[in-house]
Amino acid sequence: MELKVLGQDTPAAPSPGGGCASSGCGGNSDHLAHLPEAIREKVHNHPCYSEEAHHHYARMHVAVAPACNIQCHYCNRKYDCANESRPGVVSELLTPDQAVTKVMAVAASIPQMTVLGIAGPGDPLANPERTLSTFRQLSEKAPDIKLCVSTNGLALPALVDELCQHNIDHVTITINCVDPEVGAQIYPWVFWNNRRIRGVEGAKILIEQQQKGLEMLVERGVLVKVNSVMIPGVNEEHLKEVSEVVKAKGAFLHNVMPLIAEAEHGTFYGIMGQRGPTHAELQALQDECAGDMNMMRHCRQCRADAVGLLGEDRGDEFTMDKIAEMEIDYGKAMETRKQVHEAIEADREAQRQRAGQCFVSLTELGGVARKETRPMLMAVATEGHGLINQHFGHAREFLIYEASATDVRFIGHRKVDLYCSGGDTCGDAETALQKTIRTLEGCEAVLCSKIGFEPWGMLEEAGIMPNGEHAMEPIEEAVAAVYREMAKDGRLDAQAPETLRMRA
Ligand code: CLF
Ligand code: SF4
Repeated sequence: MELKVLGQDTPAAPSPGGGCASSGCGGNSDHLAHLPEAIREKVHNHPCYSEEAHHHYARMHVAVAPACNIQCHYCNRKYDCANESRPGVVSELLTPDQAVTKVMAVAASIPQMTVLGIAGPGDPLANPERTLSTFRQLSEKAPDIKLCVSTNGLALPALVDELCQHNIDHVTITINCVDPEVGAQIYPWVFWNNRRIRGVEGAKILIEQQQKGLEMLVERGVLVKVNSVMIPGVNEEHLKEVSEVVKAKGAFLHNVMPLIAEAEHGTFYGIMGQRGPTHAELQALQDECAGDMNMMRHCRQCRADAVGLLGEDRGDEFTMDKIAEMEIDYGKAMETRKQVHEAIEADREAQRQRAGQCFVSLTELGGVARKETRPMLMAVATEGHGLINQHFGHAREFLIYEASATDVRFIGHRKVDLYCSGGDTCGDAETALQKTIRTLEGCEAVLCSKIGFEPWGMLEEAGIMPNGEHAMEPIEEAVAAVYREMAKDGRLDAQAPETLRMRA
């Protein structure tokens, strides 16, 4: 039996509308190999639509769309659209011309930036002139950049044809419900035909427009991702039905995101004390929905002006005053971009080949038949490129993988506070480190390029095995290797005693 690597883009059979059923594929194969060439071309370097791509390619957002046409209970208009952004952050609003200049500057400086998305700070399609003007200019000036938009869907059907004219072939619709009764608990009102329509009636209109927009996009061959905010006690059970409905209509990907509700954000849910899901609840729901469709698990709930790899924010390097001082030769930049993309693809292919060689069944280890082993969670510190290449103390987030005798599966990420910045904050180090360790609860190993003496000891005390032996190795390969090492020692035997399981 071969050890497999499962990511969000691993499923085998494309559905009629371009969606994917969730099943495994070999660890050495191209995760996108099962897709028709046209779809593969659209997703292979899109960091949100391909889990593998997100290790290598960056996206950027431009905040050109201030207005919104609905109200969500998890949103405060002072902040970015929480349908696709982390609540509680504010983005600097740009005009379409400023946005185009910024995109050209970022594309020239970060050649691995392949996608420009508009995701706020309000709803992009409630600001059609600003959004479409930005896309129109970019499709002419930077044809190698993929264009992407995220919307609540209310104005979508009316704008589908125009979006298609501007080569926007990735659209995200936030669909939190397909039942207006559930919708009325999430959306107090929608603004429709110059009227504010409240409650169930408003939610019904929103749902109808979202479903119609989804169908129209799929008919036109546009890839649709559906975002859903998981709101415990409101829609968590209902989201399984949402997943089935949108998959049946041909959505490519479903992204179930956790509600983030804090009183200080001033949102209805935050003030009312509505909680978000735990890591375990989110993962359980994602797993249940995955039975029906391809799931995104690597979303970082970016800000509306995010720049860089997912999880990274380089926006400060590209303020309008800094951009004014840059000299941009986009023709030359496109050449560089092409070369960098070719190098990334060669690197990805080499990683796949190596993975194919290393994924061997546990039962083949040294010819010794193993007892049944149990799955385990590992945390990984990475700066990108799909490698274990980050110091434990520099990680702002950890990727979480589940390893078992047959699979290595990416299941999500967990954000942490930086505990080691090398500055004056060292007095708080212990608290931050303790918080990090709490965040890693449930993981039995953490893989990083280096780790200090103090965190090493504290992790061990908490039952998490630190491991710096796989620095600069591809992530899945390293996770598989650590799993095999632990299995070999008997630490993963289904019946292994606690003392043996935790032995470093
Ligand atoms: Fe941006 Fe969204 Fe396009 Fe990606 S983000 S508009 S699809 S380019 Fe990506 Fe960020 Fe999650 Fe969005 S990680 S919040 S899913
Ligand atoms: Fe806020 Fe976005 Fe909802 Fe509009 S669609 S209310 S901006 S979260």
